[in-house]
Amino acid sequence: MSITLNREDIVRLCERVEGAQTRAYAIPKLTNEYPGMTIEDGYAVQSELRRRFIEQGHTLVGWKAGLTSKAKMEQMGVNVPSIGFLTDKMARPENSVISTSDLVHPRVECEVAFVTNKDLAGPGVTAGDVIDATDYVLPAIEIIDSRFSGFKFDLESVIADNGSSARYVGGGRARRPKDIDLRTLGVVMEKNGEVVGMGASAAVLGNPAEAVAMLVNILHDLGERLPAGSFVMSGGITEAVAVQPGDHVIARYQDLGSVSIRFGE
Ligand code: OOG
Ligand code: MG
Repeated sequence: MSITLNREDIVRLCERVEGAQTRAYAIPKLTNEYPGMTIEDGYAVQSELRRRFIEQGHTLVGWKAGLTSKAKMEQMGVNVPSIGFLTDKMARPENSVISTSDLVHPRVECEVAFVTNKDLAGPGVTAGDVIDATDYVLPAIEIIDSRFSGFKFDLESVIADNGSSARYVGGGRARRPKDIDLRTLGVVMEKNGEVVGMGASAAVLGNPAEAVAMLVNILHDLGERLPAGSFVMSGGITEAVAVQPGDHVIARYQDLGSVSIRFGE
């Protein structure tokens, strides 16, 4: 596989995704018009989007792995993980009210986030390398927002749409990775006081640090590295749950405390 789109098509698709993200409307999956699109094409569109956001003054804060759990792969009908970038404009504080009027299909996921204190560069990065380069882990909620109508998408389109990245909230209690067992952290997601999802961190490739290693190795393929001080989300442990204005979501983690948010208009 390789890049099949020309520069003009990449810019065109990037503008389409950027419009859907910034003005919150649904678009058809990109492969309807470009059926030959490859995963590399998807990343070429995503990289163009990242370049534009940075040019507009957004700061790159880190990255996210997506589709790293069986629950998520089955929910979205894909079988390979993906990565996306995270900026300062996507961050929201814990306990805040997150507006939904600027989102298309908001859904929430419980994830383990990593903050690094050493540079990481692929290829061949392992979970052990990730743990060595991790300052602390913390619990996070990701609010994903697939911009594709009726959630009809494929991996190529979702990668171009930056892995549905929209908002993220870190919170709870930060821990050194060596002080906890990253594979067996239990998590429960509650929406309006009812349990809507539960799982254990091993759902993410056996260990969320594996997902971060995979992410760094994909970054290498994109000609990028993960600098010290990056914030990385390792992927949803359970299925994503749809939210609407008025909803209150709490993610409760074993050993890492909890993260709570509300949704408004
Ligand atoms: C793709 C994003 C997946 C995760 O944690 O698995 C993701 C989507 O489901 O729209 O963020
Ligand atoms: Mg996610």
